[in-house]
Amino acid sequence: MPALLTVEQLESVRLVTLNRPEALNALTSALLGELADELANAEQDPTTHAVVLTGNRKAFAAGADLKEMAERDLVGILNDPRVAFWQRITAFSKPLIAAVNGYALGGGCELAMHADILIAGRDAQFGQPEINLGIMPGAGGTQRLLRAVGKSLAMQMVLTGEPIGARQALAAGLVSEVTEPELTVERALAIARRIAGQAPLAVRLAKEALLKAQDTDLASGLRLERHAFTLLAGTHDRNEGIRAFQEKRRPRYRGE
Ligand code: DAK
Repeated sequence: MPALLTVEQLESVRLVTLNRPEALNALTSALLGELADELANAEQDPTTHAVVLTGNRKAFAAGADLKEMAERDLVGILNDPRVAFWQRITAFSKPLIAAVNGYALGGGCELAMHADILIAGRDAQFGQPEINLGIMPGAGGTQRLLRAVGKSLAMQMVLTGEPIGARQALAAGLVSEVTEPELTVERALAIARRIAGQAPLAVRLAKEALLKAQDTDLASGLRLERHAFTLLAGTHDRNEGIRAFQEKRRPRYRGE
């Protein structure tokens, strides 16, 4: 069976491409299993400092695989191996950037929303069409979409099932940049490379603090920020960063 993902290591950035074009990258258990393994590899590999996740020009991912879903009963859903995937991607600590072209629907939109940064091609479409199937989002679609785009647009998207285009996604804050479709991956890789050149511990703690801001009160978030900031003050890379600035050279970070 052909691989459901392709993986390229581009120096310190890993490019992971969903590879089920015949089904618009619909997310089967097997595909999500491979993706979970790949995230575990990337997490453990000290030379990987950022991951870019993408699909193809027609689809980032058109949601959970409906053929597979049709075969699942309630027990199957409760024991669904895909649940473990969503836990793993939520816990992924390195920067994750989604380069989205074409359809990002249902679980595909939820997958993209797990990324820290979303870059969209001009023709990308984001939607939660589960309501059309008599169900609702089940992998964070109600929670993350509302935090990303606000109540009114999230309600509209989830209750009507109608997707939004890249321009509206940009205006709403779901994505941070829109590119020509052929440049989406390139732009995501450039951002990933830039992040990969920064001090790894600072990147990791900054990501953690920013994610915390989405689900905690201000005082707790500020406490976490202060704690992380203090922790970084004792690192080799903090001293190296400041010394390199004074000596007008590029810093040599060690992740220590
Ligand atoms: N599943 C399986 N196959 C799919 C698919 C999908 N989601 N989407 C597309 N395909 C397949 C089509 O069946 C077709 O295959 P053949 O018939 O040629 O064999 C091929 O991909 C090309 O699709 P179309 O011919 O339909 O292409 P069009 O350009 O005409 O239309 C479309 C593109 C994206 C508008 C349309 O394919 C579409 O509406 N697709 C379904 C989109 C959808 O409803 N997605 C949401 C699924 S529900 C969970 C967490 C999350 C979820 C579930 C559980 N747990 C934590 C337990 C998530 C649920 C969902 O995502």
